[in-house]
Amino acid sequence: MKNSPSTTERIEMHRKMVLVRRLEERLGELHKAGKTRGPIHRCDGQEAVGVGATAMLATSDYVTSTHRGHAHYVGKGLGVHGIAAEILGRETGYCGGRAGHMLIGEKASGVIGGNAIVGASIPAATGMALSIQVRGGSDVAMCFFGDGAAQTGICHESMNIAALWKLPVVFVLEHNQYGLTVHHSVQSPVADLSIRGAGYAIPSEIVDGNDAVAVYRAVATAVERARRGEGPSLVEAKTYRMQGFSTSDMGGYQGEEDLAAWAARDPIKVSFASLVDAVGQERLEQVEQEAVAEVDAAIEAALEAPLPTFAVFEKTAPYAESF
Ligand SMILES: Cc1ncc(C[n+]2csc(CCOP(=O)(O)OP(=O)(O)O)c2C)c(N)n1
Ligand SMILES: [Mg+2]
Repeated sequence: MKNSPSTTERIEMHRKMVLVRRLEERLGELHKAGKTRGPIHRCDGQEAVGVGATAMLATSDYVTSTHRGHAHYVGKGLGVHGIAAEILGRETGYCGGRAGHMLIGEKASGVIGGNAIVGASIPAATGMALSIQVRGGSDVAMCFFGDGAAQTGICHESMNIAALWKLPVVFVLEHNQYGLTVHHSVQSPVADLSIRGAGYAIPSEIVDGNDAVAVYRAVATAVERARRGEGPSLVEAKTYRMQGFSTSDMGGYQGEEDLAAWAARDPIKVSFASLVDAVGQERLEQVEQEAVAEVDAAIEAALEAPLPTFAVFEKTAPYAESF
């Protein structure tokens, strides 16, 4: 099928989803133990969106993320140690331990940053797409944003200008059904936000956000379109937030039936089931065990790493200026 990932790419997506899952689990534990600063926004159950949507990107393509960005970071190629160390406030973190988990960025990998301002990833990527177009390259800019962020005014302004100017941007709407503690049905009169694409003449597609292969196919089509200079696309990935809004959320408002139904379609289970015949159970289990061990080792090393000093700040300052 056109734009389908190879078996090697599918194994790599599986590996990255397990990396993210283990990272989320360990961050949850570390938060409870008082070792992280501030709340953590976990993306358990949503890994297939961030990992599947970034799997076909080149290093030079840009990605802007949200407050719930761990799968976007890992998908786009950031290493687990640099992420974990940043979240633990250590010198070896991607931003010298000064950014925290919502603002991680690394220019060399095209990760232009997480974002604590809801909706702000959208105009940021649109502007980057304009810079690509002006410079005449074939890179693309991709933004992730949530169903809550889709209700902001800047989302509509960005989509309108991106379509008008045929900017090489891919809008990836990560629809996890909730904005904070508020269900989507009381945020918008339309269940499928992708229908808004028609209002801007932007091609849009709804995809099963718990199936990394389905996400990959839809996004790869959108990326190719952007590279050909045909403008933006919108991919709405339907998924579900399995944890609270953040580690500060006491929960209790998500239905047990919904949680059970989505748990049965866990993206790692979906990926395992679809790969096992071609790859074999033993190989997949080995991939999973190695991913878990990689995260655990990265976190142990991060916990041992030094806290930032002024010297680190001097080292990272030119990086910050280069944005
Ligand atoms: C401009 C702005 N308004 C409000 C907030 C508070 N806030 C943080 S996350 C959030 C909900 C975001 O929902 P969604 O975009 O669906 O992302 P999700 O948390 O589901 O990943 C809100 C309202 C904020 N950070 N920035
Ligand atoms: Mg949401």
